[in-house]
Amino acid sequence: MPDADVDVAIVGAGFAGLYMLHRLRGMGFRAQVLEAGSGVGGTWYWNRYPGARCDVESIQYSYQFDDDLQQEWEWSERYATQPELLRYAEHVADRFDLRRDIRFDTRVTSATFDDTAHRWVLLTEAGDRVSATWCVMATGCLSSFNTPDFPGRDRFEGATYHTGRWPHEGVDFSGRRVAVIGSGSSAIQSIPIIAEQAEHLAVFQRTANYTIPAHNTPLDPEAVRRVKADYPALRAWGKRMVNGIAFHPNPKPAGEATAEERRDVYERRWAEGGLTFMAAFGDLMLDDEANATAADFVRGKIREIVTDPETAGKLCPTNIIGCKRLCVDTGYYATYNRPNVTLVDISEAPIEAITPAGVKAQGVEHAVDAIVFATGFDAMTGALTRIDIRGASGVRLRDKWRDGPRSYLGLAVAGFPNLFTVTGPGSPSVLTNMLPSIEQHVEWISDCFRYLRDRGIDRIEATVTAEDDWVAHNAEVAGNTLRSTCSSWYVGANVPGKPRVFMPYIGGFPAYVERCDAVAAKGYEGFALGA
Ligand code: N01
Repeated sequence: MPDADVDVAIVGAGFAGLYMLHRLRGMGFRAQVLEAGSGVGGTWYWNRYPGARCDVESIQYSYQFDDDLQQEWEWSERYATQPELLRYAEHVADRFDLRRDIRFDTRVTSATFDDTAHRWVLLTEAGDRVSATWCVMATGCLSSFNTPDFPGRDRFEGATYHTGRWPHEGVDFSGRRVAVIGSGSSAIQSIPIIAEQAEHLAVFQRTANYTIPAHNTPLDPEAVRRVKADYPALRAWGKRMVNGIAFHPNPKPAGEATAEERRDVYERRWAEGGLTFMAAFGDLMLDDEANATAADFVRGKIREIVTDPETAGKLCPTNIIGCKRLCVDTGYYATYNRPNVTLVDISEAPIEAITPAGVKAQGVEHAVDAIVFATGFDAMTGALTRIDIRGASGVRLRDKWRDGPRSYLGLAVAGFPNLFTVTGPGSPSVLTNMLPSIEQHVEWISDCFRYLRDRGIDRIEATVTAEDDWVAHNAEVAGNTLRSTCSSWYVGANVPGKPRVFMPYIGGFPAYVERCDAVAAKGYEGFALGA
């Protein structure tokens, strides 16, 4: 590929990179997207494991920037499957003729700011060079997959898979003995399907997880027609909610309801299904006792569903519900009633080793033909620190973030002029419906570029003071909720050695947007503009 000099280099062709390219083109910027995969779609390109689907309803997990697009696209189910989401990303790429400015199979290895020329220089694995005034990292929050370094991992003689890098041709587990390591969302979605195929499935669970039934169903055409008759109203409703999703929260504190009322409310939410279970009462993420009433309800459901009391006991989580990201499933707990499924509780003693023949835990070797690592991601920072990003005066991002990510609004980093991160750490991102969060960032960043271009400014950098204040504010609001209290990937706990910092901004989508808009309205307050 020839070297390129453009206005904006965009890393990643997921939902963020696609819209970034489209919007910048519309403003007359020359932009080039660099994408490691062979196609568009980002998360939905890589995560092809059986059962992969979104846990936000499809009618809301979609772009809203183009009314024709949202009117013409037809989702088939309440929760879209990975293949359908990938088709949607491909449709968007084709509809807006985006592919001609995307270089596929192109992994960016380094990005260096030249402070004399005020340009970023990006190098790729193949040795290509792209230079740009502005660099936008649209690298995703959950894209750098994490495979723990289990002793003996490379000596296993069977097949290994990671849910976040699933083979495109799919995997047939028929007649095979399979181990799944992990019990997060990816495991919880794939386990029921793998169990149906495999001769035997052993699930290695370090931390039991709460999951709520999806009650997935084909979409009712009449309900879709009603939404599309006034799609902007649904979108506006979503934007007023803390998580960017249109739903009905119950503001009442759990303690103000009788035990019977609580039971009714939880039953209704369970029957409705999905993430909004946590909106059953207003204080579930603020008060331990309130939270315990919801956790007890789900543990009761697990004991009702799972017939073997010992297995049910192991499946009952003991931590705060909603502290780790809540999961949404189809038939997860019931899968443990199958005779070909075994739950191996490794909460007390970790996996000792991967042997040539299987997985060894508590002195027992579980012989398997295949291992599925459903072990998650180096979330939020991994995709950025994996690239050798060097800012003004050569400072490296991975060094700056050694004690945890520091950014201004999750959009920019002091010391790294002209660099922006879409849904970066310090923004609401993973705590919200990702699509509106992505759109808000793309629009804010591209508006900023236009503002600077109109004034002949070619350098912008977050100030250290603004960044420090934002980091302190982040920590303060995180300390007000129960969400920062457990060992989750939100705090980097799943990756050994990663500093424990609550990474996403938990102050809510509307307050965050208001703050970003105010910063822009004040001529990009908290940024130094100019040479
Ligand atoms: O990853 P996870 P995920 N030994 O980090 C275990 C989104 N997502 O891919 O909890 C043994 O949640 C780890 O155990 P523990 C969604 O935001 C969305 O499942 O750390 N086990 C855990 O059980 C989600 O939250 C959708 O003790 C080890 C599991 O591996 C996020 O992606 C679908 C271990 C990892 O769970 C990540 O989900 C899928 C070790 N050394 C994903 N290391 C939907 O939209 C880790 N584990 C529905």
